This record gives sequence, structure tokens and C-alpha cells, in this order.
Amino acid sequence: MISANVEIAILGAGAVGQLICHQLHAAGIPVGFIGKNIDTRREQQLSFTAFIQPEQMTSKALESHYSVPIIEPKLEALSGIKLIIVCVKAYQVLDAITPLLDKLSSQCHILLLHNGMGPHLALAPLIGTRGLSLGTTSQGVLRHNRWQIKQTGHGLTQIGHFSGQPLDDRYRHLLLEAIPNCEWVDAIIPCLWQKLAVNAAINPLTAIHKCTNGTLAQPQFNHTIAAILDELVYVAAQDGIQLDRVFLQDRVYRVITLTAGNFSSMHQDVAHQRQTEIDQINGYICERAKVHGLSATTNTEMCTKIKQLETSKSSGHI
Ligand code: KPL
Repeated sequence: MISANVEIAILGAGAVGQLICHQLHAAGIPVGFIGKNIDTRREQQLSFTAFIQPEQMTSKALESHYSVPIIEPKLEALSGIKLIIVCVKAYQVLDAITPLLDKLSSQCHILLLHNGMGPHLALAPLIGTRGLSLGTTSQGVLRHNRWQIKQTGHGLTQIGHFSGQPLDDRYRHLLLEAIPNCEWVDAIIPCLWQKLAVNAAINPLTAIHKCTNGTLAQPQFNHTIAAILDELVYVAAQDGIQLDRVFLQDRVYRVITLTAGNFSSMHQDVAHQRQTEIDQINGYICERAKVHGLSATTNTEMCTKIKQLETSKSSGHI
């Protein structure tokens, strides 16, 4: 089932997983999906369609159809994988990867690419000497149906080393070549905190107020956004990460303007009555605050309100 030369596997065939798969495949790099929830009895190849809008073209999208191998989550198929890119939601990371660990070689490098923070702290002690890299992507991508994605934005992707063996130069270069607007950073944790700030400020407020990202530019939201960021900057400092408060606020408002017409992922999760990433976004700030004997009142309030929306059956969205 696995083609002999597939060395890079993607775990999680959601919108981001399919986009990264498309980008690696388009760069000529053999890649496959690990078929956890894919019916491997019926399909040996997975076909999907990517509508990719090149940066220089504004209205036209290129349509590509792909077939990539599905890698069965078994020892003989997984032992040859050199790099596994984990693209599941943050709250699924541990459940998705831990059952595979005894089948992956000790040389296999793991790259986590998800919104929010937290799973790296739980995963690092479980993976032995294997290397762990972390990344964040602001590429916009929407899934039209199960195997059809459309790229909607060309934001920055940042990847960097976290623990264990560093990622082999060969794979590092392959990722940088294949993913547009992708950079390797020496210190990934501050980059993740910066992206966390954007999500912590925008996602819960858009879900609570049932509004687009752009609505948050209105003055009535200034106070809450400022409080979320104040707490985040303070807690990050206790974690040894110094963040520039003014720069962060500028970045948040820049994203609000650039994505003004979008509904955030948390808004969409609540609207479709799906689990949200609140625990790994504002919840992570509260969790780190607690570790340092602090409380993060506004972030806690965001968590409480989103949890209420998650449990109320009809949230009246859209
Ligand atoms: O990442 C996002 C999300 O919705 O999760 C932002 C940047 C807020 C864009 O909507």
C-alpha cells in the first residue's frame, strides 16, 4: 500500500493537511497521508482537488487533482517514514500520534502544525530521542467538501526546532522550498506566542458576538482585546518569553483588517456545533498563568463563555 519512496507522511487530512500535501506533491516530493480515519480497505490512493490562487493572480485559481498514497498505520508502513507532519486540531494531537509511536522509527522527526499551544509540552516526554519541531501557518484554506480545498490566503508559515534531534537539513530544505512564504526560525516559541495572541484576541470574541473578524475593529471591543493581550504578555514573560506589547496589538489589528470579511475558525466551530480550540488558545494562557500562581481573568472569561456556547445545543449562529 505504501510506495517505497514515501518518506514524509501527513497525519490529519483536514484543510491544512491537504494544503501541505498539495504543496509538497507539487514540488515533486513523495508524500502520503496516514490513513487513520480514511477507509484503507477501499482506497489505496487518495484523490483530492486543490484550487490554488497564485499570489500574482487575483481572480483565477488553478485547479489540481491529486492522488497520493494512503499509509496504513502499521509497523511495516510507518517504520520508513522520516518526517511526520501532524496537522490535526490541537486537542487531537496526543490521541492521533501516541498510538503510532511504537511503529515509527527512532529517527522519525515529528512536526506539529496547529493553532494554539500546549500539545508539545505533553508530547515531548513521550517521544524518546526523536526530534520535535513546531510550526505555525497563516495560510488561508477552506475545505469545500471532504476532498476539495481552496486556498484563500498566502500568509506566513514559520517552523523551528523544539526538542530532540534537529530536523535533517534535507527535509528542512524540502519544506522551505515546497511551502510558499515559509521561514525557518531559530526561536519558534516566541513566534507561537505571537500567533496565539492573534487567535486569543480574535477567535473567542467573534464566536461570542457572532461576528466577522472585521467587526472587532469597533471601539467597544478595544478594552477586552487590550486585557487579553496584557494578560498574555505578562504570562509569557513569566514563561521566559518577552513579547513586544505594542507590536502584538498592531499585529492583531492588522489581521482584523486583512481578514475583515472572514469568520474565524472558532466562530465556524461554534456555528457548526464542533469542539473549539479554546483550551489550546485562551485556555493555554490560563494554564500557564496557573503554573506561575497567577490568574488571567479576561482569558478565563473567554474560556467560560466559549464552553457555554459549546455545550448549548442551538447557538443561533449564521
Ligand atoms: O487564524 C485565524 C482563525 O480564524 O483561526 C484568524 C487569523 C483569526 C483568521 O480568521
